[in-house]
Amino acid sequence: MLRCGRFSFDLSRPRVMGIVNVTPDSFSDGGRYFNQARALDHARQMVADGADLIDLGGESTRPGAPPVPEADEIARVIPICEALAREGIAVSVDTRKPGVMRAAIAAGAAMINDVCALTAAGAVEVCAAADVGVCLMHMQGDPQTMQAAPAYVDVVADVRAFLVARAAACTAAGIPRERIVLDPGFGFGKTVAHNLALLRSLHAIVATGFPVLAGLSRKSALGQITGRPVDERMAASLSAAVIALARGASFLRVHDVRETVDAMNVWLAVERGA
Ligand code: 9MG
Repeated sequence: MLRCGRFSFDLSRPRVMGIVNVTPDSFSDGGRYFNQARALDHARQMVADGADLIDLGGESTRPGAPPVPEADEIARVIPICEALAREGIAVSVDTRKPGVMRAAIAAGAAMINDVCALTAAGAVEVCAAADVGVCLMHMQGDPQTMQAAPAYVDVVADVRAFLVARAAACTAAGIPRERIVLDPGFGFGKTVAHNLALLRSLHAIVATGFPVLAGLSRKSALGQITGRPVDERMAASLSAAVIALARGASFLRVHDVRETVDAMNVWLAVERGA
């Protein structure tokens, strides 16, 4: 079970998180959902297509993306979070800023998805004081510079050790284990070889005992492997999603919800019987 505010996710089957970027410059959807009404409709369609929760982001984390002021991020994300929460939809808010986390929790967010694993001053405390789930992601460096020269001694061991240490910091601050998800952070300060090693050995992160989220949808490593531009990476994304499931991922963070749910259902039918 993962506990997220008023939602509990039974993880005996994997869950799909639909991505809604409310930014003018997202790498994968080119800012198509910057308009709030369109973002809301898109989120509702994802839920109709089988998404278990919606990940809302108001600051792009694509490589080289400029930071967004806190007030702008709040203005982009919070009205949508409030509206979806009011409709009974589980909302995750993708943010690195404690002020945005606080506003998201007040607006009914069920989860905080932090690409910095709650390392900003005050972030752990904000989440510990609420009932939200937290997704702790690994990133080497920051979005401005992370793809310049990623380097690890042993990428799987290094990422695993970081995530275990962040989970320990969270539990020590009062966030119960049942509210924590770990994420190796595909594409965040990683070469293609690093991403492949992490996907190949995802079970090493799963073996920590925490649910694991895999976010590979449309990412540039898939573009480098296939030679496809971002809007032609669905097949590669579905393939990566099924590989992550086979290695024990509990959550898939994706753009193409309907197709991912189909791919997941085929995998589940083979693994567990129709
Ligand atoms: C915000 N964001 C972009 N990519 C991501 C990923 O792979 N995981 C998580 N948790 N968040 C992400």
